[in-house]
Amino acid sequence: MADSNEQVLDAIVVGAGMAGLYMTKRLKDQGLNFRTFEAGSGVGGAWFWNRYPGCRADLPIIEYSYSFSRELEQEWDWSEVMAPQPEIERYLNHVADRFDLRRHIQFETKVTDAIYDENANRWTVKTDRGDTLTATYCILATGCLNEPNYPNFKNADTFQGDVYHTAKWPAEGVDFTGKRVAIVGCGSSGVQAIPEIAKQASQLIAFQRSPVYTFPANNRPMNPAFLAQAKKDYEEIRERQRGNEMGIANYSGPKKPADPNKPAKPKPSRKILELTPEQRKAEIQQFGINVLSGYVDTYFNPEANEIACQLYREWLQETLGNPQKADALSPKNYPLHCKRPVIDTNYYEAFKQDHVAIVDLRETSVEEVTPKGLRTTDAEYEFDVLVYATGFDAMTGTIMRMNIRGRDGQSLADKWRHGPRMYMGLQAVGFPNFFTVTGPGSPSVVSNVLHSIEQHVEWIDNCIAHLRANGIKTIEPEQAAEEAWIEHVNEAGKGSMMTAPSCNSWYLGSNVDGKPQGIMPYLGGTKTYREKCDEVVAEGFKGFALAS
Ligand code: NA7
Repeated sequence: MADSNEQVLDAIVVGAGMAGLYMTKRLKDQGLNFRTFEAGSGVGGAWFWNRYPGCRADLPIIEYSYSFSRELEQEWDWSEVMAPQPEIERYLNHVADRFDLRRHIQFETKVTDAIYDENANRWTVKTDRGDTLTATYCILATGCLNEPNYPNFKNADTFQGDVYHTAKWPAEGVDFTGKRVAIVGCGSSGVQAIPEIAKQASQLIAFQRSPVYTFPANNRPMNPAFLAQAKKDYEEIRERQRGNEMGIANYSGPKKPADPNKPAKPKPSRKILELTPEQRKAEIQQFGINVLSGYVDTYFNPEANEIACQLYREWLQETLGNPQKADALSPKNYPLHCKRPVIDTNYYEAFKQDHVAIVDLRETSVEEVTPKGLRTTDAEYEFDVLVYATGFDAMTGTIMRMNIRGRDGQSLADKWRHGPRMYMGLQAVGFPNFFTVTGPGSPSVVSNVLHSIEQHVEWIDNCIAHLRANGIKTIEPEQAAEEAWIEHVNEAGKGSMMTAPSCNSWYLGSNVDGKPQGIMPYLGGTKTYREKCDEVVAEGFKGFALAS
């Protein structure tokens, strides 16, 4: 029996980022009685919290935008090819208003507990604001990159200057003018922030553990004619996304008919191993350094990959014109494509400036934070502001910190203590009617993540509609299906540079001390994955136990 203070709902959604917003829309359209909880004071999730300077999409925004509404596609005008964070946040606010979603969202409220009551077949959800609600379905739309990762530095709290994390940037912004700044971490966030902070700071020191292979974003203002054409082509763009294993259409405008009087434009080669050393250099000259990530053999062939890595390092030496800095910034000892691709705007340009320095943490390590700065095994550095760009406890961090208990009081954190265990990244054995959007074991972050979000949200929404229409009380994976899927995820990762022995990344959990190691996203591709999800449904929810 529900306590009289409890609110009894059909569903609860956790998170109002890109996934939570669309889930909210779908449940609203289905007519469910539900509530969405959001820790932030506004919508956007990652695009609400990551307000650091330089933050922008790392895919063309035409691709990284919702596909579920033709009207939305037509009415929204993007101003840049790789849209900046403020614009994406505005877009998501527009989505919330346009589809009247806000009245379903309770802001500034963190879900702390989700506990399954087997007798009542309901989830009891509690929040840090004292709410207690029960619901038949509990859906986590908590995002893959949410829980900030902080280094385990000795005396971290003794620093007397200002401290920020890129993943929890203050809404009012930070003025670095004339300040001596240190930044720890040179992944996507650090790479985007460094050139912008360098514009204001009097001194910027980047403390870098792993240099990245980063490629120019080639961002530019959106050409109005291109945008108008993309609007006409959206249907085709989305179709091409569905047909691609990364959920990316690679849209570059309409195909122009070939002019028989002009020679065909040259294209880069497909495989680096098919080129002579001279040809490889010539292609970099002709097409730019981005050409390296286009050679298909670099993704699976270690020899091809090492050739590309070596060419990258040579290119960096030439580009920077400063052998010491180039050496410190050169990625070594791990393959290209091991980490998530990093794209940049003027990253190396920033290091050409005298007031921007690099400390190579492969040569020296941090001993402690001091009241005035950082002490490494080599030297003491003083600065006014410390910025952590040290990433996230990705994919599982937020979920593991919630008290989620399924059948027999089993905790999800305990079930996942050696690594996440899910069927298709959608559900876990022992947790009936509990879903995760882009959960571990689904393509999520190794794809156009918004494409993957939409696919998952639609699957979950259709699944709930099916359960309700057919009087099915619970859905939960079968043990054998869950185990087979985990094996399949591990198998799909084999041979990829992301699972190479020399590779450390947040895909594997290796960026967080003590976290279990193993490939978390599914590398089989979004098209293949979608087909598998559709097949599961066509075969009567194969691998799931449905109970009436
Ligand atoms: P990332 O990609 O995880 O990058 C974090 C960076 O911080 C990376 O260079 C880390 O080095 C470094 N790091 C982490 N912990 C430490 C410690 N203890 N000491 C020194 N350096 C450290 O996170 P981002 O926020 O940049 O990007 C995440 C995603 O957001 C990105 O992939 C895009 O999808 C957008 P490491 O490589 O672990 O050696």
